[in-house]
Amino acid sequence: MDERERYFWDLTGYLVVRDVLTKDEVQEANEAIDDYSKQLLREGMDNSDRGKRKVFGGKVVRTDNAYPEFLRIPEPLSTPFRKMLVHPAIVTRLREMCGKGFRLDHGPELIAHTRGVEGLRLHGSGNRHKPYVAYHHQGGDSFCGGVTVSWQFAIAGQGDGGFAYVSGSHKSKFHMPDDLKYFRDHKFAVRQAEVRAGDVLFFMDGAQTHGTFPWKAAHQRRSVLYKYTSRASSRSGIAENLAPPETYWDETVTEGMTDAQKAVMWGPYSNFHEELPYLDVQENGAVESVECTDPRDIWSDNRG
Ligand SMILES: O=C(O)CCC(=O)C(=O)O
Repeated sequence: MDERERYFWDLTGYLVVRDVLTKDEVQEANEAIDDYSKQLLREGMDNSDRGKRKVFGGKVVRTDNAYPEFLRIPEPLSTPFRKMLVHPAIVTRLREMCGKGFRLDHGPELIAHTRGVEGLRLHGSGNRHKPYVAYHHQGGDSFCGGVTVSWQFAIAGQGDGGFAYVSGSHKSKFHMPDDLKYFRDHKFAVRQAEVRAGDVLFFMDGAQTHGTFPWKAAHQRRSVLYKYTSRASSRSGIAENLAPPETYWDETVTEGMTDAQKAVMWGPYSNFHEELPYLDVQENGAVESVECTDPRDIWSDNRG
């Protein structure tokens, strides 16, 4: 990472590195994506929930981001994606962005939007504050807990749609207005990234306000996203399966524990879906396990 990139990354919360892949490498990956898409279609994957595999107009629109699909597919199809996982252009930058011990938290996931696919609302704005993916700097170093690396396999020119971001929002003191979140009256703040096949886009997932513009181009959007975190951050992916007290510890430890005791025995992960309890102290001093009805409560603040 050179001085200009470092400055730009810190200032804006994203970075595009041009022409990381050669034309041949782009072609190889695109052929693998074609094959993989056919495989998904053959298997009848058609699910309209976000985050699940989706098929739109006979083409795969978005794969599941919770599991490393592209690392699971048999060789040689997965070879290009295994190379990208530790490509030198990624390693040199991630070492600075989220620490030398960075790791893959989840992904890689494919976004393969075709014309007419809707966008995705803006999110990840630090609203509410999430310490594990936040951006901060101290003692001359900057640090971001969650960095997504988005490899590009098709051009996204101005107006085509695709990755949307608010430059500098990772340092914003104020919450994003709701209107902006849903792309209403947004043009003053939200920009579309312009990328070409072979480019790599880094962004501060979680810290920066970002989302997706509807896809308008005649060709298919093709981005493959790898979700990295610092060694000590835990977002979702495999951590979600390992986190329950009986797995993270083992049943001989957790057996006979009260609900309150079990509540602190969960392993680290953050994209939980309501099953993670938290603790509260009643006026009479009793410590109680509270059912989490809104996962964001866990991170809302330490005072309530
Ligand atoms: O690349 C995009 O369109 C945005 C992806 C996104 O919002 C995410 O991965 O959280």
